Amino acid sequence: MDCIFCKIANKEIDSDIIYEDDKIIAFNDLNPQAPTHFLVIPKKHIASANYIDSSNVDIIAHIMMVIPKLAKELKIDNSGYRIVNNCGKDGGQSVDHIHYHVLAGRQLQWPPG
Ligand code: IU
Repeated sequence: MDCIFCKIANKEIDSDIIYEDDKIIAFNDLNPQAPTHFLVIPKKHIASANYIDSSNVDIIAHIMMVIPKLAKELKIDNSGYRIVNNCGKDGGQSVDHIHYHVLAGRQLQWPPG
């Protein structure tokens, strides 16, 4: 499968990795939209939120547990941060491997564009 985030997870393509374990990897976004902007992805390919099911939801739960730990390490836990998952065309998803954006370091606006 020709998936760029699978290649990042497999280290076939370099990225600025900030966290890794057996299930997931987090790396700084190439095109940051905030002073802190990293992506957290499962190593296993899940195309989008539409494909979360009972066979893989443990990985998503794991991502949701690791993000606050990373936020604490990066000292963005008190000022705050945003976790974003874009799903599908209208959601703005451009890479078909599920990823959670974590944005912080400035006052984020709402609603999103
Ligand atoms: P989106 O939610 O699918 O639109 O987000 C994809 C993100 O992946 C976007 O913020 C890109 O800047 C980022 N990205 C990256 O960090 N490294 C890459 O090699 C590619 C995309 I392709």
